[in-house]
Amino acid sequence: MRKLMLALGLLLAGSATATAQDMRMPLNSDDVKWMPAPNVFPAGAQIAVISGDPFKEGLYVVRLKMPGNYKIPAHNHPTTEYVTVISGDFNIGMGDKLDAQKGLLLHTGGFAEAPAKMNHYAWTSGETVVQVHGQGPFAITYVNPADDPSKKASKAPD
Ligand SMILES: [Cu+2]
Repeated sequence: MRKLMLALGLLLAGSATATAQDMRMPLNSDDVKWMPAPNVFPAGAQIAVISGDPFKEGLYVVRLKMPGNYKIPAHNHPTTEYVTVISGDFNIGMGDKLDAQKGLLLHTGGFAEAPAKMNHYAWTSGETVVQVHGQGPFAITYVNPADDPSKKASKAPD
């Protein structure tokens, strides 16, 4: 018995040092830290990095909080995008141009997968939070370059 306890103690000590370095603390939704989404997203959204770094190689998990009537024009990503609806209703469609007649309405708990390079678009009615995960680095390529808010922003001064 003493041997077993000692072995267990060593095991726990060993795992404690491993997790102390690697483990992110569990998080409640109230503790999620929101900040304005980068300007590759249309203005008005907030983003929270839940795990990983979306701009580096490897798995990332982020959340996107969008106001009502928020639209993300047709775009694609270099890697598969996995979207889980945390709250609200999220409309998503596949295609080269946002078409509010052609979309799927996902409710809280709904899930969608957009394969790498596949064009898709999305919009909200009320405030909606989605969790997005995938392999970084994350990037958005808009089908119509004029839809790219980061390019609009850099054009604004002239
Ligand atoms: Cu997308």
